[in-house]
Amino acid sequence: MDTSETRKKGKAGKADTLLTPDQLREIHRTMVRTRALEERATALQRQGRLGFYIGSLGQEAAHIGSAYALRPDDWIFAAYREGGAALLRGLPMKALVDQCFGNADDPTKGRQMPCHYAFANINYASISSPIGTQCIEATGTAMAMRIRKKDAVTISYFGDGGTSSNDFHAGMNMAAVFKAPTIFFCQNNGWAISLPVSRQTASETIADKAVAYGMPGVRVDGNDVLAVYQATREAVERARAGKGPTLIEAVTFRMGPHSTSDDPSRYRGDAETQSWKEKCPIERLRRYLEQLGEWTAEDDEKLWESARAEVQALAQTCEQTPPPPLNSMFDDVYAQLPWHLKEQRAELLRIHPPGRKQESDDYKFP
Ligand SMILES: Cc1ncc(C[n+]2csc(CCOP(=O)(O)OP(=O)(O)O)c2C)c(N)n1
Repeated sequence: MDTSETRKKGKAGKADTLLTPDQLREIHRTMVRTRALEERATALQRQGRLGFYIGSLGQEAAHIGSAYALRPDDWIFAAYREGGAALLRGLPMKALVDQCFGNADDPTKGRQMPCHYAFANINYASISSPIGTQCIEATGTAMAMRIRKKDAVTISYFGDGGTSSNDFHAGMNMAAVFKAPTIFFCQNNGWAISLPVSRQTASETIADKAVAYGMPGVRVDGNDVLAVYQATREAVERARAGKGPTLIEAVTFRMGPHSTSDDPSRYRGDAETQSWKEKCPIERLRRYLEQLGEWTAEDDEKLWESARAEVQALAQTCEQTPPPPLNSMFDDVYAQLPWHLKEQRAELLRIHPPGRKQESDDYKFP
């Protein structure tokens, strides 16, 4: 199935009727809040106030549209650009900002790089830096769900670069053989940092790879949130019905840098990026809502204003929140702390007794 083709030919996809105007507005609002966070985080990084940020500029429809097809008890195994999926699940924006600052309220207690989220309370599994690992984690968790007789499904997000990893292939193979209730969701954004997709695969499409493993492969316009939602919903229904995994390739473009440490002008031309600006997924959904008579320019202005004010206020609060207590680095790893870590913790507390004023540079991001 090529959902993008269906839509290009002017036939309304089923998703047009699957989503109510309220649902469309909810998706749109999440996309706008995600973009507003990225704008602010990028500015903070440029001002030297945030160490690092990984954006999803232009990819909001792909991850938010797909996550909308899931139930709250389904498991998300994100790469690192899918913060919007957490917002969609009702996670307060503050948790994302706290995580980026690595402060005392950060759910990962300052022990992860920014954007490497872990939100157990919303079934959002801990993000790993190595690319592709989430494909095997999602497959394993999907099988665990079945063994426990739960009908929850899992989804793994990865980029075109992730398809060159061993774990993508191992995850795909195992999931297909054992009909694991999982969805492999590739955000093909054209680049793996500076390496174009043409260096990741000799296949015509990423979706083609599904054939070799024995599962359906779907290629969808990743900037069309309705098409993404429809394709993912069908894959979720398949998985939940015990019919096994699906590979979805959402064709999109990373309009911004890979991360705030990257400079895409060194490896790609501006014309390409400009051409994708016209396909901005947020603009597309806004126009669609306006055509339905469900949204106005005034609504849009208000939404952007409130989203930007929200992140602006949060950035100030979260930046002022002190760092996590030093000894918290020993928490959460072992149920029972082994002797050598107990000794290290005691030594740390001896050198840095609680309440001692920290040197101001102690927690600066390198
Ligand atoms: C196993 C592994 N190799 C290399 C890296 C360094 N690295 C980090 S992100 C990245 C590119 C990822 O590209 P892609 O999977 O297409 O995702 P995108 O960033 O485009 O969303 C690379 C090579 C890594 N994190 N893990």
